[in-house]
Amino acid sequence: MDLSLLKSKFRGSMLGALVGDCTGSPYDNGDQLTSGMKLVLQKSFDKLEGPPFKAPVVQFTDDSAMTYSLAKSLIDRKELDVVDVAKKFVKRYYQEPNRGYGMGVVTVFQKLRGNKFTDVSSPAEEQFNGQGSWGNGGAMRVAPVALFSYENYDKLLDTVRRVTRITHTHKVGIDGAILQATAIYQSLRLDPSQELNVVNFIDDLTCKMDPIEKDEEGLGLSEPQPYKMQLRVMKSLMSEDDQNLSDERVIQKLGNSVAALYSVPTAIFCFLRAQKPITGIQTDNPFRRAVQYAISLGGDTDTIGSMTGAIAGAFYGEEKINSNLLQHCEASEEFRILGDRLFELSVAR
Ligand code: RVK
Ligand code: MG
Repeated sequence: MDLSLLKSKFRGSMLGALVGDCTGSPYDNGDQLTSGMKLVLQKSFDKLEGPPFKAPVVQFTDDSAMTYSLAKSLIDRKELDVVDVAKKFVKRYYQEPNRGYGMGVVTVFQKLRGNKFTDVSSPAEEQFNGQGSWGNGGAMRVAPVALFSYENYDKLLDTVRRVTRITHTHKVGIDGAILQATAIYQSLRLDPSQELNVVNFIDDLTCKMDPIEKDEEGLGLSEPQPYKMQLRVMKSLMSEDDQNLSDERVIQKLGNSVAALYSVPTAIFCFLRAQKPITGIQTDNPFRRAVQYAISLGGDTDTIGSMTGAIAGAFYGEEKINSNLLQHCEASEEFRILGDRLFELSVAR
C-alpha cells in the first residue's frame, strides 16, 4: 500500500477514536436517544463541521485518556511494558479522576497504586469475585496496539491479551478487545477507494475469532463462541433493507451497553452499515455517518462512538475526518502526532 495512505490511516484510527469519544460523551447516560435528541445530534455535528467558531473544546473521557497512555507507552518503550502502561493509566487517573471511568476499574487502579506496581496481575484478576471484568474498557483503548502490531497478527494477539489483562481478565472482555483490534487491523489493509465487501469483512473476522474462542473450555459459558454468534447476527442484519432496520432492533440484537460482548460487535456493525446511506443520518461523509449512527443508538455512546471511529478512521484515513470538527476536540493535535509516531515505529522503521 502507498505509504502516505497508510500514514493517513494510522492518524485516522487515532483521531477517529478521539472524535467518537468526544462527540459521543454528551449523550452517554445509558439510555436510548429520543428522536429530539437525534436531531440535536445531527445539528451538533453540522455545527462542529461548519464554519469555525470559538467555543471551549469538547472534552474526551476515560476512553481517550487510556488510549493516549497506551500509545505513549508503546512509543516510549518501543515494546509492550505492562508495568509502564499500568503506571501511566494510574497516574492519569489520579490526575483527572473525573473522566468517566468504569466503576470497577477504579478499584484496580487503587490496588495497583497500593502495591506500588510490584504485582500488576492480581488486582484485575480479583475483580468481580475473581471472574474478572467483561466491560468494554479493554476494547475501547486498543487502537494503538492494532497500529503497533500492524505487520504481525500473532504479535497483535499477544500484545492485546497482555495489555487488556492489566484491567480486564474475563475471557469475554479480552476477546472483545481482540475483535476490536482485529477489525482495525483488517481496515488498515483495505483500499478506501474501492467499495468494501461487507460479507468478506465479517467472514474474515469470523475466521480469526474461531480459534480464539475455541479455547473457552472450562469457562462454563452458555454460548461457547459468543463473538462468533454476534458476527452471525451482524451478517444477517447487514442483509436487511435500510428501511426495515430500526434502531430498536439493532439495539435488541447487538446491544449498546458497557459489556464488551454487547458493544464491540455493535461498533463494527455501525462502521459496516455506514458504507451506505442510513435513514435519519444526513451526511455524505461515511466516517461521520458511522460515528453519528453509533452515537444515535444510545447506551454507552462515547465508547461505542470511539470504537466505531477507530475502525472507520483506519479504513478511510484522516482525509475523511472533518478538520473543523477536529479543532473542537480536546487534544486532537496530540492524537495526530501519536498516530505518526506509531506509524514510524511499526511501518516506516
Ligand atoms: C462509564 C458483573 C460486571 C463484570 C462482571 C460491569 C465507562 C460492572 C467507560 C462494571 C466504558 C461495568 C465502560 C464496567 C467500561 C463488568 N460481573 N458486572 N464480571 N464485568 N461488569 O468497571 O473499563 O463508562 O457494572 O471493568 O470496562 O467509558 O462497573 O470498566 O464505556 O461492567 O465504563 O466494567 O469500562 P469496568 P470498563
Ligand atoms: Mg464509555
